[in-house]
Amino acid sequence: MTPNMVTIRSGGSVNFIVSGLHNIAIYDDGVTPTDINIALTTPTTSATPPVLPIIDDPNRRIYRGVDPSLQSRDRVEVVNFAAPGTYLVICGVLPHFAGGMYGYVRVLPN
Ligand SMILES: [Cu+2]
Repeated sequence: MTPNMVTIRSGGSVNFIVSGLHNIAIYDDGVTPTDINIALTTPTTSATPPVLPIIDDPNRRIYRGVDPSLQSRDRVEVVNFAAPGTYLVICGVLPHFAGGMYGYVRVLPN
């Protein structure tokens, strides 16, 4: 995930430019990677293999991206951040998250 951290002002948005089979999930201010319950997953739904586990931990999740198996591999998802804080952004594809695919959006007061 590049860059690993971005800083914006509250009310701003981040354009997540996705290339490949990834699933964006964003967690509220202060959530850390170890807070994510990776035992909670849901499978991708495309009839085309492979079926991959997508992390589905709803606790303090503020954004859940689309099922990547049903989307173009290349796309942009835009997320608005209304309040200050440090938000954890993960790739919900379980082996990607387990491999360290996460970062942060730091939102400063406007
Ligand atoms: Cu990924």
